[in-house]
Amino acid sequence: MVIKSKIKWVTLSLLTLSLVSLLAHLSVTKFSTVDFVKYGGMEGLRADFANVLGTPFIRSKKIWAFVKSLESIRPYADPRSSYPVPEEQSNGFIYAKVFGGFAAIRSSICDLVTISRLLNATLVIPEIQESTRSKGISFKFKSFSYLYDEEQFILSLKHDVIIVKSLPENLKAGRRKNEFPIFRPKSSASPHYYTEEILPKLKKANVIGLVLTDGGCLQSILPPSMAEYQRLRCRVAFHALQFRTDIQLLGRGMVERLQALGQPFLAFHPGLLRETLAYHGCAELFQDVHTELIQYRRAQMIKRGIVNEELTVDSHLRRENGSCPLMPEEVGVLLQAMGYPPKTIIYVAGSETFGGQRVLIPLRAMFANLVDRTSLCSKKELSDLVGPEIPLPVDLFKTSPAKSEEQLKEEWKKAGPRPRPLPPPPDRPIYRHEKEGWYGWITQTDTEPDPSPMDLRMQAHRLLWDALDYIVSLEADAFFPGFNNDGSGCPDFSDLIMGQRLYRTASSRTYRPDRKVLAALLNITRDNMYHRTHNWTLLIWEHLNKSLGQEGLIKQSLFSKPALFLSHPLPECSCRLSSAKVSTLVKASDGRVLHGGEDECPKWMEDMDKSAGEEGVEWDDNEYEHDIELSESYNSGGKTNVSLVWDQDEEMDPND
Ligand SMILES: *[C@@H]1O[C@H](CO)[C@@H](O)[C@H](O)[C@H]1NC(C)=O
Ligand SMILES: *[C@@H]1O[C@H](CO)[C@@H](O)[C@H](O)[C@H]1NC(C)=O
Ligand SMILES: *[C@@H]1O[C@H](CO)[C@@H](O)[C@H](O)[C@H]1NC(C)=O
Ligand SMILES: *[C@@H]1O[C@H](CO)[C@@H](O)[C@H](O)[C@H]1NC(C)=O
Ligand SMILES: *[C@@H]1O[C@H](CO)[C@@H](O)[C@H](O)[C@H]1NC(C)=O
Ligand SMILES: CC(=O)N[C@H]1CO[C@H](CO)[C@@H](O)[C@@H]1O
Repeated sequence: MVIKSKIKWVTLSLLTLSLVSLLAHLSVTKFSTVDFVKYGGMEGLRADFANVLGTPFIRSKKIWAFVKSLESIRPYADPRSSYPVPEEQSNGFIYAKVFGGFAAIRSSICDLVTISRLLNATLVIPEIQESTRSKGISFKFKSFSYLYDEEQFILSLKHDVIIVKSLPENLKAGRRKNEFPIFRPKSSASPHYYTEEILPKLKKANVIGLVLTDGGCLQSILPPSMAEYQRLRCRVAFHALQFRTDIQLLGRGMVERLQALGQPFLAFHPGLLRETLAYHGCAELFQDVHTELIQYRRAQMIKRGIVNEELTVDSHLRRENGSCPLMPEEVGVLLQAMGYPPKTIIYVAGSETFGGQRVLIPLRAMFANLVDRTSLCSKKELSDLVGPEIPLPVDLFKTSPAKSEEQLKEEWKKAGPRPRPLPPPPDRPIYRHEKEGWYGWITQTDTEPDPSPMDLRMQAHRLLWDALDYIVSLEADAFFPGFNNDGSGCPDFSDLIMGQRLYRTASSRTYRPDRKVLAALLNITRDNMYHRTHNWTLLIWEHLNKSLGQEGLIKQSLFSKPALFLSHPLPECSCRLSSAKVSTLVKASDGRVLHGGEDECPKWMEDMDKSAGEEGVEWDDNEYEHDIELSESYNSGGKTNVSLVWDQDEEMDPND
């Protein structure tokens, strides 16, 4: 009897236990789902930092500190020698069409102003092709004013170049009839090319047109005698080119919302653009349909002669020599190794992250407080920025006639070696975005259709989203680029941010990772990303810590500056406070200054600096004192967290 009742009890308690564990399991799933969804907005963030909301801003020493060795460098882009104002009677007018995205536009405009000064020409406000009326933008804007403040631009450069809003009436007709010569300068065009070839034609015709397609029209490195022109580039990029007021207001609002949390934040630009991935042959780092899409673009580039390589290349080799962007999970691992705690606020910048939210999931699992413009702004704020737009003609998509089984089999046999994407399951409705997007064509045709009116409008909107992200990235307490200086010679977002942060506050925390070095280090732990050795963590920490200071700057100066002056405007556009000890001068083999060599700051700046004194930042010595250890103990929990989030992903719409 006793034994029997014992068995009963054991059975009962076992049953109870399993029930409890089942319940616990369910509630965990439920809880984490709620957590995951909630975090689209700001509520989760506020809850995380409820205890510090409204307290003064605290910077912990190790992971947010300014870089001491660069603290004496100040922005100073004013002319240093005699600098005559432009004369009313110029050599003629230059009008320009600027192609390309956000970064290409910015860099092109700086070059345009610079050559206008070089030629004593009057510049007509350039036309930004991505935001012309034909791209479906709001009637409220002209192309330049969609993004930038026209009045401020003209006024701010009045001592450098005369800028007018349009050609004089008597010349407009000539332009319409294509009477004036048009040039397509390369981004590496020399000053000599302008003074010898363009100037005579400008003087003769009184008007010339320039078409800029590759993100600039004047070589990056100029001889030392032309330092004033480099400083002019800085004045354009960092002072004259201000976003239009609505963009500035919203951008600053976003920064304030982040700062109101009482925590420092890091901005991260993944740099995962389809264009870039295709150019460098990084398709294999993605899967199925995304690989296909990148390869389509690469095939187009090969056809147009932009890429002179095989269509299929070993993406993993490319990654190892630093040609591909760091993937978000790799950046997450790096930031953990640096000692950033899991609650760190990370702002994801960039209007395009190829692969969408899905590629950010691993990073999100490591750093739950990942935000972007959609979590900081309301939908209305974003649509107000775009302005009133006329509705576009509705859905022009036509399904092609159904194919016979024979045809399908034939096509399947002819399809390349890569697994082809499958169409959506038959009993699920096809969403409209799928018709307009890749599903509409990738399963049915071999050529990518021309962009629809909607695509063009979206592309114009991207300029605005990039502008907002630009403002936030500049103000961030730390900045980490997933990709920069890609070697293609085209300017990119991260390069511009890194250059402007260096100019404004040289000592700000801007990581300048060397992707080649990091790829080798990441290769060591690739099979076991979430369990790393202490030694490995130290190596990463050492590399990233060095990238903030002299070593990172020298590399930047060696590899980025020759492609884009604005990515590294030192020493031309800065000065050094005399109180600081002079840093060592590092020169390249050709005599070019790589580090140091800034002029001494003028007296008024020194005085201003003294009166400003010590202010603001409070130091917290104790927090995160054991950064590295802290991040490692977190690692053991990391894996379960990741798998949890992956489990949820299976329930999400696979087409996001
Ligand atoms: C432009 O004007 C400056 C001074 O007014 C003059 O020194 C320079 O030679 C001129 N350059 C050209 C290309 O006309
Ligand atoms: C990587 O390798 C490719 C092909 O060999 C080369 O074109 C590219 O310049 C290399 N990139 C770097 C950063 O070394
Ligand atoms: C990366 O790891 C793979 C295999 O683990 C190896 O074949 C390759 O040579 C490694 N690459 C580098 C740059 O260390
Ligand atoms: C870690 O580095 C130290 C010194 O740099 C070395 O003595 C030790 O063997 C290394 N440990 C491992 C596991 O590699
Ligand atoms: C790297 O870290 C050390 C130790 O914390 C610090 O003294 C040094 O200034 C750092 N280097 C840079 C460039 O921040
Ligand atoms: C979402 C989630 O499950 N987060 C957990 C991740 O791991 C840490 C440490 O084990 C837990 O404290 C979190 O709750």
